[in-house]
Amino acid sequence: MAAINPNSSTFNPVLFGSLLVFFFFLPATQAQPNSQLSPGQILADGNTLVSPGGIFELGFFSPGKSTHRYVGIWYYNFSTSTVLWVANPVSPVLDTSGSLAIAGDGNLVVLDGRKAVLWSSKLGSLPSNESTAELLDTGNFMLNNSGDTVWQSFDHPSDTYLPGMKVGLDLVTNVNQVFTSWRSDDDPAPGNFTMGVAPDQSTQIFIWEQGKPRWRSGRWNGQVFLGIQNMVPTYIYGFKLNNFEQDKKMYFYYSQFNSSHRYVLMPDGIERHLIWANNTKNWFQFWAQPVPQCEFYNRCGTNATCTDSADGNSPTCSCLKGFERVNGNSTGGCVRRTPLQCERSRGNTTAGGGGEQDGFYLMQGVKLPDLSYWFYGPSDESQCEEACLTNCSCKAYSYATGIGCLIWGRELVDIHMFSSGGSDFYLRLAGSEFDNSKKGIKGYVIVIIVLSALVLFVGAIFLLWKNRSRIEELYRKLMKRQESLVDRSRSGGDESRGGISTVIDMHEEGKDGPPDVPLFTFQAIEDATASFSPSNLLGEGGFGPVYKGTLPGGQDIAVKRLSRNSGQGMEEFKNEVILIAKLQHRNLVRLLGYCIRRDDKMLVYEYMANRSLDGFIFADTSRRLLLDWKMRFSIIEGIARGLLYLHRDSRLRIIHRDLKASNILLDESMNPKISDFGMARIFGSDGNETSTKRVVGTYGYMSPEYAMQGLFSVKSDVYSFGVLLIEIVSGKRNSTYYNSELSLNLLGSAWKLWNEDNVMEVVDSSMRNSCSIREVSRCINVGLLCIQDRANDRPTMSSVITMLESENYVHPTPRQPTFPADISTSGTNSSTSDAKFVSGNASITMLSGR
Ligand code: ACK
Repeated sequence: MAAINPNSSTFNPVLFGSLLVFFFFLPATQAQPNSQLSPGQILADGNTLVSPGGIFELGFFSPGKSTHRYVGIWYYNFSTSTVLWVANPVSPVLDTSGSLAIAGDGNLVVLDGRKAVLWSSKLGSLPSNESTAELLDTGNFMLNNSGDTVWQSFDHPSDTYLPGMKVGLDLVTNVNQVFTSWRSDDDPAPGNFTMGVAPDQSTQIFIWEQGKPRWRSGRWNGQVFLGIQNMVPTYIYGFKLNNFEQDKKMYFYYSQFNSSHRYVLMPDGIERHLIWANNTKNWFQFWAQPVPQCEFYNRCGTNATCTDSADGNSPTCSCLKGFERVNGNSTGGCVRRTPLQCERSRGNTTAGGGGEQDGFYLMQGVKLPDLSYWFYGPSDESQCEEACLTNCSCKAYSYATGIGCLIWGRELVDIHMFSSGGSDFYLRLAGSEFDNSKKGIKGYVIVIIVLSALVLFVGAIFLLWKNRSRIEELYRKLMKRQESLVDRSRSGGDESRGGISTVIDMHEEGKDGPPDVPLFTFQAIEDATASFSPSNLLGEGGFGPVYKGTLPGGQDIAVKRLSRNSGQGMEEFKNEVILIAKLQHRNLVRLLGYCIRRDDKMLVYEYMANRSLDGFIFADTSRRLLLDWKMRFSIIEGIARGLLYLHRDSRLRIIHRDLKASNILLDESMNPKISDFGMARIFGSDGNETSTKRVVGTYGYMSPEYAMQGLFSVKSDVYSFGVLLIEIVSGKRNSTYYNSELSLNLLGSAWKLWNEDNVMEVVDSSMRNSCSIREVSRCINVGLLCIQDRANDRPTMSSVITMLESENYVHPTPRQPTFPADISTSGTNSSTSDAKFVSGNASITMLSGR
């Protein structure tokens, strides 16, 4: 965006001269910033309007190197020269004698020095000639007449989309309000690119180059645009599509106003989402429209797929299955080889195809082609398939969660094969296209199944016959064990396993030798928790309530009862049971067993007498005082060791993915134990990044690459550990803390103060007297290394421990964090789910910062 120079002119007294033909103007009073322009007032070049809250400013400016003067709106409260809207992009004032005013007919006008009208709101004659204009804190400049808003800048966008704007397609008039890129940084006249909602009402965003499609987002499914690879809702949290059937206008809007966000269509045709980062006093690029070759609209022509090369510059174009190239031209598209059955029965029988029914060929990881129709009715994939099959013109279908049944009746255009993510797409083909593969494979499969079953059966009989004595022995042992458990249960049980009815082996993950996980009866849990008495409620976790209980032998337990709508389904539940059962470390909370009764799922943990860490570090002073520096340091070390065990030393190698203060529990000796493995993932030995469409975690603790792209690795845990470390040292919550003196969030201010050798300012005031500056400084240094924006810059947990423990280790200098940890709009202190989305094949749970 161009730099501006709003103050390059002085007030020109000639404006008050006799050249006024039909205006009588008074200068806008500028002693106090004014947000309004009243009838008869003028805003001369050099003077500005400022919105009431001091967020936006309106006045004359010159972009970049240009000397022309334009009326524009820019941020008043950010130290930046970013123009968001321009009134007269094609008719600038050539010198500094211009002015903005309300004309005698009530219209807004931009005038040159000779009072010629260069731009006008062009509303014709208005009910009254007494209009007023006001610049609002949303960035909208409104013209009001007789109590109504008759014109507003938000309806005439330039290149920038601001939260609060409602621009889009008018379904009645078919008028599309689009954003238009500037010609260059020096010239706000319309450039080559426009961006707006697809005119076919397909809920897609398009960028057009001189009117031709250049990029498209794919359909909106309620949470994400399906055609943006690996998109997660955190990209554009709060972004929504209006109820267009009711409003008769289709537009996307923000449900939460946040003036530090903007989308801009740059002169190069690329759309960027920028967020103001207070710590760097600059715009942070949160997202940019992808630019590999295959993202260019219909790069490979019709009925062809586009697959990107590693560098994105040399795409591979291939015909869809059952299609062949037209004239050997690799971008000219492809045509169908064998007509579909219904086309043949319509009389086009020349190309063969036999009498077989059409079938569907599944393509996965697809950016769904353009020009789909939403088919009302089918409520699942098979009904959608049926609907397509019975419609002769249906060429393909896809059943997309959040949208439903999509069918394609025209040529298939703009198909990008994603390297990860994407949708399932079913392409209709003549039955003969499947012949070789489908029928042949079917036959083979049947023969193989029959033969295998036969071999297995014979083998099993043979083994049984051979091992009959061992089986009898095993059976005797089992019976004995069962009896002893029932006895223990009747007699009140031993100290840890009261009420355990069976011992279940969660072997199913197939990993080497998991320990048995005890299954508690529901009755045993009810007895232990006094039927889940409210007086035993410890609190609500992210997935449901946690109760204190006591087993018959006297052992205290904590029962995590997963609420049905918790988002932790059977998969997460099994995940947690299997994972923790296999993990044994003094810094991990121990799972004693589990219980399932119909939909009710419960996890039984050892009870941690001092409960969670966040109850100490963020508490009122009395509890906080209990944590002196020595204790905090040992907690930090304990968490680091627990995490190292997960990342490196355990048999499984695990990424926790939701490390935060409320997931650290403290036993009676204040030893920290990492808990809550519902979101953990096992990774391969390399620990490399993996991507997920299921972004879970807690704002304030999520690494940039995870929050923005769904990429996670051990380094995302390292990031969360760094945040946690700084929270423990400072006693401040990252998601809510803001240092108004420094205008920085917790991480930004810790970095600044540490760099200025002012570490004691970071330290929790309650323990400043008990800590050693050297140790604290070392600790913050490690924390800052862990929260660096780039995952590769962050240390491994093993280096973290080395750095924490060795006094003489020379630590690297951390880079300044720029990722805005406060991208969350929620600042609540609850650990319950703020939002749970199930979208397409992505399910996202976002938790607030507790
Ligand atoms: O912060 P708290 O007191 O500690 O409140 C939360 C609440 O349950 C919901 O998570 C407490 N909690 C969770 N697991 C345990 C446990 N194993 N022992 C003691 N308290 C627990 C946690």
